Amino acid sequence: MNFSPKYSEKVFENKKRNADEFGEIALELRRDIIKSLALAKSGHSGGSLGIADILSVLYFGGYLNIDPLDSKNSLRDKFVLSAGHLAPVLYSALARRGFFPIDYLPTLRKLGSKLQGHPGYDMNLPGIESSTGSLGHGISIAVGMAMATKLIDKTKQKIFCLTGDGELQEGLVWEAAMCAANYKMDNLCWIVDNNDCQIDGRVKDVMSIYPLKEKFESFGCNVIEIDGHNYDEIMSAFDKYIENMENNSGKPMVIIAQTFMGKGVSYMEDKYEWHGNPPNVEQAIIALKDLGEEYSN
Ligand SMILES: Cc1ncc(C[n+]2csc(CCOP(=O)(O)OP(=O)(O)O)c2C)c(N)n1
Repeated sequence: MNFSPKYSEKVFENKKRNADEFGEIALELRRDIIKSLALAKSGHSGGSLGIADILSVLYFGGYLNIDPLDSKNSLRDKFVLSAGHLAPVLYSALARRGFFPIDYLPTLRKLGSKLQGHPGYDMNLPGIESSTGSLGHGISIAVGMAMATKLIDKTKQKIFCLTGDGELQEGLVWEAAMCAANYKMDNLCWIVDNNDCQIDGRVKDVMSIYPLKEKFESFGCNVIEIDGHNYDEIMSAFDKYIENMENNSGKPMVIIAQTFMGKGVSYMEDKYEWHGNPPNVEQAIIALKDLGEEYSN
C-alpha cells in the first residue's frame, strides 16, 4: 500500500496561551510523529507521542526565548533533549515553530537528511542545541550550559532539559544532579518523562528508580510532580521554575511529569512495546484516525 501523508503548512507562534489552545498544536506534533516514523520504517513512537504535550507548552507557550530568525542569539534560552531517541517530536516542534521547512519532516532517518534518528549538533539544524542519544549525556551537557550561563556569562538564560525515567538508571545522571545542586543551578529546569516504560519493560521492574521525588530532594533540588498531559499543570510548573530562578532559590528545579507512552494513539497507550517501533502503513492510518485525520486508503 502506498502512503503519501498530507502535511499541513501550519506554523504556530510562541506566545502566552490558555490551556485549551495547546490541544491543536499537540495533535499536529503527534500526526507528524506518526507520518515521519511510518515513512522512515524505524524509530521511537511511544515516548515521542508521550511528551508532545510538554513540548507544545514549552515551544509554543512563551516559555522559551528563542527566535527562528536568529537561532544562534547568544542570549537565547536552550532546550536539550537528553532522551535523544525522542527526536521526532523535537523535529516536529522546531519545524512548526519555523526553524526549518516542514518538508524536512518526511526525510527523518533518511541518508543525507539533517533529521537523523538522534539529534546531531553537527547537522547544523537550527534549534538543535546538542547532540544527544547516549543516555545521561544530555542532562550532563545541560548542567554545563546552566553553569556557564550563571557563573561565567552571568546572564538570565533559561536552560531546560528532558530525560526519560529509564534514563535515570544511568549513573552519570546522578552526578549531574549532584553537580547542579552543589553549584546552585536554579536556572536549570529538569523535566523527567515519567511514563514507567523503558525499552523492554516497566522501569520499576527492570531497575527501580523510586522514590523519585525524595531522591531528587535529597540531592538538593526543588521538585514538582505533575500530570504531563495537563496543560494547566505543565504551565504552572514552568511558571514555578521561572519564579524559582528569579528568586535565586539556589536549587535546580525538577519537574516529574507523569505521562503515558504512546499517548493519543489507542493501541500504543501505556505499552512499552512501542518504545522503539514505528507503525506500519495500516497501523499509521489507524493512528492518524485516532489523531483526527482520515485516509481513504
Ligand atoms: C548509554 C545508553 N545506553 C543504552 C541506550 C539504548 N537505549 C535507548 S532508549 C533506552 C531506554 C530508555 O528508557 P526511557 O528513558 O524510559 O525512555 P522511554 O522508553 O520512555 O522512551 C535505551 C536502553 C542508549 N541510547 N544510551
